[in-house]
Amino acid sequence: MAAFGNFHNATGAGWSVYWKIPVASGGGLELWGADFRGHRVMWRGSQPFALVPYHGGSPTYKDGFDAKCGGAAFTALKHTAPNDWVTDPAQFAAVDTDAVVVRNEPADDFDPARLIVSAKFQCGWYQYVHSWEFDSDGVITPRVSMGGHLHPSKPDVAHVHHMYFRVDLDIDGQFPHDVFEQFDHNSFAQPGGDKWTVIGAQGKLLHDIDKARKWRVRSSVAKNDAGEFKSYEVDIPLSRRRLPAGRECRLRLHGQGTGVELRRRPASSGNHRRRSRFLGRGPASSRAALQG
Ligand SMILES: [Cu+2]
Repeated sequence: MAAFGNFHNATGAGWSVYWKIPVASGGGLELWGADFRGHRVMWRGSQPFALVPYHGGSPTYKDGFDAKCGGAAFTALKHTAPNDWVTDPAQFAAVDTDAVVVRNEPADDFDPARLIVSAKFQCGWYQYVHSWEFDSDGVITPRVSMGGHLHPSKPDVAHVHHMYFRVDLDIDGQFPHDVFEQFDHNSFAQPGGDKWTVIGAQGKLLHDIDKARKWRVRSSVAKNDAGEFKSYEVDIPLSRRRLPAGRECRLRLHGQGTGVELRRRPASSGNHRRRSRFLGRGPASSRAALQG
């Protein structure tokens, strides 16, 4: 068995998923073939890269998959590696399983059971945690956490981390019988105040908090017990405090309409605090919720 690039099955909370780290240094953790209660939901999901522009026009790093412009790949670490700027090769994962922790958490009186797949990576002077949570309500919550040091020679230059997620939903395995739609709450008119609009072309779609905008991938074939077409919503948790302009969270539609790429701009474009803490829960996440 190769050290990297293997599919590993993980189960729990009603889910069966496969995780994979294609190469030791690249785009990090991928989740494949996620089935909920025997129904295919997601073909593939990943957080493959980040773009990091600095004020003043340079540098703009592309980190992760196909790193460019001085950026660094996500290099798999042993999950036991210290939460710090790790350069010791002894802390690098020798095989994919060194990097990953699969956890099952039981339901309690308030929350559903959860299957969580997490992996740790080094990327220059940053450390990343890629984490995918699958819960027994059918919700998928991908998450990236990041911590690190300031640029060694540009500690005073503000910059932004744009985190990209790729989520290829595949409801009941019905490709190509799926459509991509956008929800807008336009008014309180009944009926007609709320509207789902089919989006048939790739594009850049902006969030709009005032319209409670969200998106979904809907099957045009498979129906639930209520006779409705099955769909998964792409729901981007926002707070007004963090994204006041409603234009900083973007969603790009790919290819055949089944894949979505989320770009999430983090809370602050300013400097990290000089002693930034490692691996606090990151600001970038997305959420896909089961409809029917
Ligand atoms: Cu930074």
